[in-house]
Amino acid sequence: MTKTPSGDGTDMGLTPLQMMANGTDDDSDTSVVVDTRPKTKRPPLYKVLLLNDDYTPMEFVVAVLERFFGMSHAQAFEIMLTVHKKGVAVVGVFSHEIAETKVAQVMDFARRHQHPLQCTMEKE
Ligand code: TYC
Repeated sequence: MTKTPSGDGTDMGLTPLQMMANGTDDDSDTSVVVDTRPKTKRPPLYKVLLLNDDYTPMEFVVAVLERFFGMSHAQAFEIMLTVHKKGVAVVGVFSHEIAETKVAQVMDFARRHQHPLQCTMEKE
């Protein structure tokens, strides 16, 4: 049977200091990758998008932006006009769970008022 250095000093009856001196200790080798930085991957963020349509009243969209996205009336009016002119705008960026909740709240509010307003989310 072939013996390989075990690092516990039992292989040749040496003290740790003797093993360091003769190179049989395996604490100083480069074969083990040691993690220095902890892995802290941030969760992905999601853009919530509001889409234009030809039927939802402008005032309703403004009310949606005030109610569900905490915008001032002026801010909400500005974003509504952007959607009206460009077809789509990002109305907020959130965690997956919050974005999902916002989309559901807007879609439900629009459905209850019988407007075809569409709200979606996509990974940033
Ligand atoms: N285009 C709509 C209108 O002229 C207004 C509108 C704006 C609708 C933004 C949806 O997300 C929207 N009444």
